[in-house]
Amino acid sequence: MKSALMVFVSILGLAGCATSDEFREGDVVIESPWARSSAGRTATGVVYLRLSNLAAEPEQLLGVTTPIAAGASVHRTMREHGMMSMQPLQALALAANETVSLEPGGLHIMLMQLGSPLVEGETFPMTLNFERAGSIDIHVTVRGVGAMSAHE
Ligand SMILES: [Cu+2]
Repeated sequence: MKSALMVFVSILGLAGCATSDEFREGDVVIESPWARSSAGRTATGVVYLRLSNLAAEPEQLLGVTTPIAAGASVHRTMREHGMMSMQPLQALALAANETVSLEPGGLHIMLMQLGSPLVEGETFPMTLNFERAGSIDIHVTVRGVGAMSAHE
């Protein structure tokens, strides 16, 4: 009985791992890219993910493209005088062996002029261009509108 339970738990564990997508090129690893579904007629979308530079030298994310939007760029979120605002970054720097999380309330990738709404459960392709690792193609999973992480 006890061993049957253990097997069941480990299957659940594997199922959980399957949802955390990982993409690697050279020394750059991109984990769990996800987007919030875009409700109604909103023409913008937001993508979150985790970026790791495994190299002993600095790396930079220079740009982002996706066929589903006219534009995509890295934004940071700032709080000034109690107001939240966003600012595009020219490049996102990664120090040697650094991991940076793009997550709700902080850094994110903004999609402008979406061709069609982002629908929960669907995925879409995106390409990240790095200074040293070059282009990395990933697939972004669309989560629910209230999702706060890749696992909701
Ligand atoms: Cu933004």
